[in-house]
Amino acid sequence: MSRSHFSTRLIDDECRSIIFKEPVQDKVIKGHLIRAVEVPNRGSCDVMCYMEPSCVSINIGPSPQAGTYICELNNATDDNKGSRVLQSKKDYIYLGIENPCSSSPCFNNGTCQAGYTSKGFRCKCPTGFTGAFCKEACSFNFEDGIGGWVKSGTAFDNQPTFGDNPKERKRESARQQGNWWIGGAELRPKESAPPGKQPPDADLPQGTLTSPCFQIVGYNISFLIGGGCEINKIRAELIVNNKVVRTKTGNCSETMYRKSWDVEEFIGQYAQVRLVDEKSADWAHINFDDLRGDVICPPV
Ligand SMILES: [Ca+2]
Ligand SMILES: [Ca+2]
Repeated sequence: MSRSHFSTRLIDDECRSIIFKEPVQDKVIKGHLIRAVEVPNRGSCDVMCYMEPSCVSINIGPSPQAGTYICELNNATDDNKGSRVLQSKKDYIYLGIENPCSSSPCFNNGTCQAGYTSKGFRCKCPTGFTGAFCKEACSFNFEDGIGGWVKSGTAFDNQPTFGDNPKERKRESARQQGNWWIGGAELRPKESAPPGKQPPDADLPQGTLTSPCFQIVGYNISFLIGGGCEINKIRAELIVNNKVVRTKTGNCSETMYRKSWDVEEFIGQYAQVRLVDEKSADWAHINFDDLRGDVICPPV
């Protein structure tokens, strides 16, 4: 029996190329159905699978309707991790593709789709993760370091900060998310560093810290913000299309509070958040953590 080979340009991420292995007579894979459709012939079922990004195998069997077939599209093959076993079903044929997703190559609950890119698969990453294998976090909460955030000037040289450092020196609590955050006047860049310390002239340095580019996919972006409260000098900015479209500042307290932006008008557009410190005395730093909401990391 001949193999079916569907292929389009490999250079385009959206284009798919899959190769079906030999058919297995009187067998099916169960429990992995994406959907079942009625088709006029076996070849149509191959094409349906090709058109469905998550389809990696098909079961084809006789339909009660004479002259047509039941085509079941599945999201697993018989060589998937956990050794799924084919079950007997008379008059059905099982066809699986050569499936690079069977080794579960995507991290952080990314969805593997076979037949894409020169690797033979692509990972669809959940919010907060990016990269070919969903291994890279956008790092919007600083738990894995500064990530792809880019600094200018010197105000963010010691970031991120570990733990509730203001509280350690008997100030108000930072109320950070997790262990790591941006504490503009803090000096605890390692867990092993002495707690509660600030650099000399903590408010003196100025600078910016700019997030990686992300896509806005819904109505709301929120974050924790603290530190200074003079919005012309100390602020978080939302930048869309090289324009500052939203700003927020702190409450002249080390404590960070959750604040948000309505971003409905920017759905579908790419954006960055930029932290700005243009002040050198008297509540002249910004605290920031846990940017979240209706955003996704862009593909790299
Ligand atoms: Ca954090
Ligand atoms: Ca400053």
